[in-house]
Amino acid sequence: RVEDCKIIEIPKVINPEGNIGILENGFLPFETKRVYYLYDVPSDAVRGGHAHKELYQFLIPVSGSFDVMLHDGIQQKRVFLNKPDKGLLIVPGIWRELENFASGSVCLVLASNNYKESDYIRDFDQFLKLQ
Ligand code: T46
Repeated sequence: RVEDCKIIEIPKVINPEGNIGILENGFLPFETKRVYYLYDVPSDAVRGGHAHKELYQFLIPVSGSFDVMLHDGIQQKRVFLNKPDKGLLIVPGIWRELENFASGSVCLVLASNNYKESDYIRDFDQFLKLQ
């Protein structure tokens, strides 16, 4: 459900010389098995456009900003990510679309499993039928 997708504040060390955001093992409600990042995303691009069957993900706007549209088949929610110390937890079974990337944005993603195409639902009608 979209209510289970939430903003989680990332622990940080603040320093006049620059800050550090820290994600240690055990902080997120899943174990990270894969890290990837989206960068050089054109401002008119829409990423995502799929749901995952089992994958948990945590999205961090380490630089810049973008919108994440979440849909659980019933409810929809739009989240604006623009703070590197605030990430978005996306639970399994949620359709997501990422858009409105500001120039230079980087979306860092921590994922609970390795890449597996069989975990994707890439057809919205099929996604709705599965709910
Ligand atoms: C998600 C959003 C936020 C791989 O081979 N390994 C990987 O780990 C990833 C993420 C992608 N790929 C391949 C699969 C496709 O041939 O890269 C190509 C583009 O992937 P996709 O269309 O899924 O990219 P996005 O940005 O639409 O979605 C990605 C993640 O796939 C997805 O899990 O939630 O970022």
